[in-house]
Amino acid sequence: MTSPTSDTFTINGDRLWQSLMDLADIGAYDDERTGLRGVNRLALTDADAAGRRQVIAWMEQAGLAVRVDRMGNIYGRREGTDPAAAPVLTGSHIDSVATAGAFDGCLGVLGGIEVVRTLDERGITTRRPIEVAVFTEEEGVRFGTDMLGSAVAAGRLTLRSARALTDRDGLTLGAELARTGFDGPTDVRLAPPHAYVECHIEQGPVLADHDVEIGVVTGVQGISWQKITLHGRAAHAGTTPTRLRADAGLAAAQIVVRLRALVDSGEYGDLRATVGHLVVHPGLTNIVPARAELTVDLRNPDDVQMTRAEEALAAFLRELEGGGPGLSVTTRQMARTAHVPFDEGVQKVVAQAADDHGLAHISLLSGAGHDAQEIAALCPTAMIFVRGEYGGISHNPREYSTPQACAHGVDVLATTLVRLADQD
Ligand code: HGY
Ligand code: MN
Ligand code: MN
Repeated sequence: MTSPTSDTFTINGDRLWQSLMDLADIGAYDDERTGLRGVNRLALTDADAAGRRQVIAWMEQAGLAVRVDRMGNIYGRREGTDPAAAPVLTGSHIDSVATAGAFDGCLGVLGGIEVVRTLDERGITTRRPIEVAVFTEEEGVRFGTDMLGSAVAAGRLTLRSARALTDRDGLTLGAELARTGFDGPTDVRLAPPHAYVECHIEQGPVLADHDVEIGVVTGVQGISWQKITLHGRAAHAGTTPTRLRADAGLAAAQIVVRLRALVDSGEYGDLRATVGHLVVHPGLTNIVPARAELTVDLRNPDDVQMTRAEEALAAFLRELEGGGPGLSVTTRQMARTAHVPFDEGVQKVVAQAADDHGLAHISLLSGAGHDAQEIAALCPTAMIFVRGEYGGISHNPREYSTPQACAHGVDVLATTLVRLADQD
């Protein structure tokens, strides 16, 4: 083990863990499938708002100057000795999916606050300010586009289009920001930080397979989300001969099967495809479905292969439309991001910090999307992954990282942030 240098910091792991568990109590529910306590804190719901208020309270207790922007993004700032210097930014999200665990996003936000507490306790000052961010609607599962707050902060999406997005009940993001009190006053476009480093659980099996706790993340794979609506014709389940049917439910099922066939063909690189939402209307036993709505989530590390997969799906939809009387298809692109590589220099700082903490690490591409992929458009960016247990399962209440792994990940974050904050 290399001996830690003077700028190698260890944080208070117990305090970090307690804050993770306390935040997980906000929006907690009893998950019948797993028998575990899950977290359901969709963006800008009352639960998310309560979580935001708790995080702001922790930020203020840690002496951070807090501001909220027009997208509800929250930033806590720790001044540096040179307040005019571009800050080093860290953070993540605390909005969750509906069946979440305690770690996704929260580790990055609470880890950033823990770093600040530790630096204050040690009396450490940095030249550059350090800021901790909480980005709005990273999951995208309520308003339909992921990494939403960070995408607007970085300028990929406009504030106007983002605030007009609606949830399944027709509520706009702008109205929900106002209702929850997070329609902040500050401008949403983020001045380019000096660098951005996000600590996050891996949400997959790779670190555990390699028996290491720390991942130095090289980038994020491409993401394509679309909503497909199949328009058929309601008809009597008993009297309607098969040849006369325009069965939207059948067409939806054929899409699910075709997507798996595209993946299994191996002809589209390391493609992953998920139909996470599928409903048929009117949804009654004795009526041939008139309409079916489904979402398609495609992931691919190779942008060319991603486009080919999207084209193959589009060709299949045209085939379905031409396949029988009365069936039509409409699609809407919900989200689309290319593979985003992270900065080599920042990755080196992370790897060196892990080495100085005597922590084995590997480099890997992120399977999940993260706010870091948006902030990478503004400044040199990288991520620190923390190993997950149980196969790295995530978006499931079984999501789990050990107290030690979380503490080690935030130790690496602390050391990385201080070293970046003292760069010229
Ligand atoms: O969808 C994702 O990859 C992330 O969890 N928002
Ligand atoms: Mn996340
Ligand atoms: Mn997630």
